[in-house]
Amino acid sequence: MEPLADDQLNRVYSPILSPLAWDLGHIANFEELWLVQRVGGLEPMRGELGRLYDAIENPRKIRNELPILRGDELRSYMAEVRERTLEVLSGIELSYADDPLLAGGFIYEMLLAHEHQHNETMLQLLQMVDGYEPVRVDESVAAEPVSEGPEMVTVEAGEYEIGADAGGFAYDNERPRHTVELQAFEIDRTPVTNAAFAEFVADTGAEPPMYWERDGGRWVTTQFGDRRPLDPALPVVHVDWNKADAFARWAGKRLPTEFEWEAAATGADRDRANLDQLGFGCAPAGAYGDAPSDCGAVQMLGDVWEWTSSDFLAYPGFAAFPYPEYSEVFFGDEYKVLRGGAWATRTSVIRNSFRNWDLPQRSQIFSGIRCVRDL
Ligand code: AVJ
Ligand code: FE
Repeated sequence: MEPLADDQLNRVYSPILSPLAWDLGHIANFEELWLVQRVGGLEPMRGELGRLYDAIENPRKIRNELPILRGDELRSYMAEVRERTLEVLSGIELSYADDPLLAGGFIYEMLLAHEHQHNETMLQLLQMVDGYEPVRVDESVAAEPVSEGPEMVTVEAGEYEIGADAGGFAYDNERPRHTVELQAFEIDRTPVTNAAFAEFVADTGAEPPMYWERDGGRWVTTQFGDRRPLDPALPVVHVDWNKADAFARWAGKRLPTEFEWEAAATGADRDRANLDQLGFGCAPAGAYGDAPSDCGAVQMLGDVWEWTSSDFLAYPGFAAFPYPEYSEVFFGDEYKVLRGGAWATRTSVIRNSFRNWDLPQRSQIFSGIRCVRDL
């Protein structure tokens, strides 16, 4: 946020994204709600704020009309909340707690995950800010060498354990861990590239992804107001579910179910992956060949979120914890599941069992494609 002026923090860039000032206030208010009020038992610092920063009550397109905190008032609220949080933390014992909210630091992990997830949401908006310059770019990500290998790799038929086990932090929607039976299938070894997607567009007349523009006979990308020739070697990103599904069919394949995706990701290493906003863009498809998952697929974690064919549904035996508005209110056939995280995802957020979800028409998210085929 540092390079941005206050008017950029307050501006509405898209009706489907909050002004950045709302995200900042919401991050702090959520922290105050759970760590200061709930865990610490303290009174709200400013009684009226909770309603303004409730994500369910306030749809994104009206958030700029609310009397939210802005400028120095916002910055001092954020600092005060953090100070109080640390004070509360210094007075409690997490390791012996029998309250499931505190045991193993669950609620602290959840608040970190929440802040980090909003970092990615804010980056969706930053891509719309003309001339935005990242504070730091790790150039080695774009220079990762590309590995050779087959187009598709095999995942054997069998029983697979899906979801997060009972220990440690995970969201309620990842639990309980349960067994699913899968038929054998093949999965793309790498995410689908810009080159392959451009071929699909040329062949079918399909709409291009968000941030692609035609410039004479070629494609350019337009994030950060920066026009660059499309790099054919990078994973395609900013495709909606409908385009991902249509691409898969055109290629004679299909999107994986989220269970197939999770089985294929077994053995993936989030510490050898393009996550955490390191490179401020994708590594080429086929990078990280030294860290494949057990089936031989690369980049299952990082680079681009991968659309699955699955609706966002509860696992058998699901119990909302610690609040139904994180997952439960979104269950149903309206949302599709995405897996694996993107270059914009903070490392601590992602694991093989992590489930993201969005509406099938959304493409401002860092969403890409990996296809499968029955064997
Ligand atoms: C999991 C990305 C769909 O942004 O709506 C943030 C994450 N939940 N604050 C969202 C979330 C509450 C959530 N997604
Ligand atoms: Fe939130």
